[in-house]
Amino acid sequence: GTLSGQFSIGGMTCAACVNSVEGILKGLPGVKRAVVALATSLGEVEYDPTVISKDDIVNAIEDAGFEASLVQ
Ligand code: 9UX
Repeated sequence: GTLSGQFSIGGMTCAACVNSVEGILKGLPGVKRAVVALATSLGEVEYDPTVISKDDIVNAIEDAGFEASLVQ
């Protein structure tokens, strides 16, 4: 199955940041779809929970130098 998670992402200040975070998310094993919006600082991620967890996704964003927290 697929779950959807919404993440608040801090530290993105330009469109290239957004592309960078989206690229990181899309490159994670188990992530099927990722959309990141600069205006709202939100990222929507569809993922396979048997492969990756919400905490793993938060950690991957933070490892890239941004702040991340789970919204829902
Ligand atoms: Mo833009 Mo973001 O020049 O890490 S790429 S601020």
